[in-house]
Amino acid sequence: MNLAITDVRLTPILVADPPLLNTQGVHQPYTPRLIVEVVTADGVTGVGETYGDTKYLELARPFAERLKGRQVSDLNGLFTVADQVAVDASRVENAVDVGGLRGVQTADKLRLSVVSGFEVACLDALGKALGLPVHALLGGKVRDAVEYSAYLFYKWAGHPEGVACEKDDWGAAVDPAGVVEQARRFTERYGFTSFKLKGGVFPPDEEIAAVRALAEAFPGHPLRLDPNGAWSLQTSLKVARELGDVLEYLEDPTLGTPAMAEVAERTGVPLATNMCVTTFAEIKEAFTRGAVQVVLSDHHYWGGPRNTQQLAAVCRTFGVGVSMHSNTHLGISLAAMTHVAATVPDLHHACDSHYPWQSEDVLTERLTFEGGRVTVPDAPGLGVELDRERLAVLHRRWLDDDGGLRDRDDAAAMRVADPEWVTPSMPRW
Ligand code: GKR
Ligand code: MG
Repeated sequence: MNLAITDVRLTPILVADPPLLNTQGVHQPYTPRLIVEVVTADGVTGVGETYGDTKYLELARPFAERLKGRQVSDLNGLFTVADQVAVDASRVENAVDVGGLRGVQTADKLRLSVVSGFEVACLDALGKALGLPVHALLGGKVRDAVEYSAYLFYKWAGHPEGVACEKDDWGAAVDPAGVVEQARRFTERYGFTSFKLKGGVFPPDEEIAAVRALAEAFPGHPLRLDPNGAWSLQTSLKVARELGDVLEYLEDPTLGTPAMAEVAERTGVPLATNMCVTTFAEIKEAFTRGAVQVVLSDHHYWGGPRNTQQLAAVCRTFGVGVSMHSNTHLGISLAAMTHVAATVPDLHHACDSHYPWQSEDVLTERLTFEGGRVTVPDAPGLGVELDRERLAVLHRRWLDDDGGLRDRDDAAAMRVADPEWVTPSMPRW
């Protein structure tokens, strides 16, 4: 068996995205992703997926060049390669992560997001070469299916008039009734039983009303609200107190570890984060101050499935829960999320996934949710197959783009509907 990497293919694509609202603005009609393929000397191809914005592509290209001749089994070596690839400082100075919703951007985080796409591709290739599923390479699954939550968004019925886009059939959700209706569709279509509402869009009282409406429509079901740090400490305390009886957890109500710690201490409502703990370096302060009770891992920016397992071990050591954050992603990433989540012993919260919002994919067969769960694939590798025709179509869209869609910019998308819109300064309320 020859596991040496002989070729690496990088295919940036643009994939359809509905008009989902968040505190920064609205999702653009198409969002960039990068599909990574590594090919071994034996002709085995492994696939991975990560962010596709320009700053990730700029790093992924030299990274790919350095992989040739290395073994797909040398996963630790990927981190050495990452250190050798220079990050353009202007890309990270004062920058915030994709969409501004994943904490502060650093050169290391940028590198780790790129590593993750390659680590997943190497694991896929290695699994295929050995005839083993990725979860077996990660130590073996401890569950046969992974539970996901319905990721509810305030949403317009369609993108602004005149904007080229794909239509969706989810309808609008801009008030409590619309949110409940969307949640019903999620349960009918996919069987989800836990619900997360992306908040920070409307004044807090309206979002409190939406969560109350969900609690009434789905009594006893786990509920979460995530305004991406849009609230002041005072607002966070108020919302936590008003919704404490129905929330499984409150996600990133406010920015910064000290403020999160105060909300946790003064309200007793469990807090989750994908904003104040996004790197290993941020763990110590957050855990010792009791600022977060659940860390939302994300193999993309934590540096791949194996780092995600390490994060889960640290959380377990400190008695902090772990679950999973999601950004717009396709089926390769959902497969990777499912494999790693299957190996994490104490996973007590349903994971987030944007996948139901993505009508397009690059797989011959989409992954499916049944009863809100994805069955852990047991086929070799990730257990997914690339649809080259679809990949080519979505890549063509990326090549043809001259409308500024190659970099996610939710504020720019909002300005199409509201030319006065500026990215809100935080806290917004
Ligand atoms: O897709 O609009 C979005 C989300 O707000 C995303 O960007 C966040 O990173 O889902 C994420 C979250 O949980 O904060
Ligand atoms: Mg979040």
